[in-house]
Amino acid sequence: MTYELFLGNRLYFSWSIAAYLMFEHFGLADQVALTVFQPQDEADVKRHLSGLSPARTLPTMRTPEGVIVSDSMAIAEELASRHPDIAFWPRDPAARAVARTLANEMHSSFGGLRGNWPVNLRHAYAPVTPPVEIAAELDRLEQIWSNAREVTGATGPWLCGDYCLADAIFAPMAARLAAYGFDTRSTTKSYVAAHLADPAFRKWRTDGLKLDPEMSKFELDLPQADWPV
Ligand SMILES: N[C@@H](CCC(=O)N[C@@H](CS)C(=O)NCC(=O)O)C(=O)O
Repeated sequence: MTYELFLGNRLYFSWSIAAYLMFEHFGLADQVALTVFQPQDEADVKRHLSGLSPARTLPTMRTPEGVIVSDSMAIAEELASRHPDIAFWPRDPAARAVARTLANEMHSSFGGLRGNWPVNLRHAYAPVTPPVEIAAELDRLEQIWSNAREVTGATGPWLCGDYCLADAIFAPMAARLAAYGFDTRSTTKSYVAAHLADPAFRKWRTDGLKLDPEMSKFELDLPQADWPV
């Protein structure tokens, strides 16, 4: 059984990070063939995906039987359904409900952070004072991450016990917060650190630094700092 996964530049394409982790973190790395495109803009994304109709965004997955699945949450749910032996979601019903809530909120929200502060795994910046329009989003992340840990009784690094799809979906957000020094709140700080130390995340970043080009459109004109590892 082989999946194909079509991704964008590892250093900047946020949802591609999450999709990669959905395979790498759950023991499916040997069942997926990765293709990493280097699109320059949205039209270029569509051009790369023209042979994979009706896909129009990255990541896109092709199932072993040839069906195109776009959208990170669809990829997540499809993998969870196809591999019931793997704990993509927590087995405990309460923890699973929390994890699903978290993943879907990440997928549908946080437009201020997502729209203005691009993921950047190549460069970090000297800590930026969060503009007022994203302070509420940073507070919200701290709130839902703390709540998840409390409700599920998580004592390790991840939000709902063992690493699950919610953590994969939040990995790009953790990277984004790290790059700009937006990880000052206490639960946020340790959760971001957990992602930065995660071997699967580190492998993705190392591959990106080795294989993928810098894209100036995602580099902000801010003083740079060492990557916080
Ligand atoms: N809802 C989609 C969003 C994916 C997405 O927006 N990908 C961007 C690159 S990070 C893209 O392909 N943009 C091209 C476009 O929207 O046409 C998902 O969760 O996978």
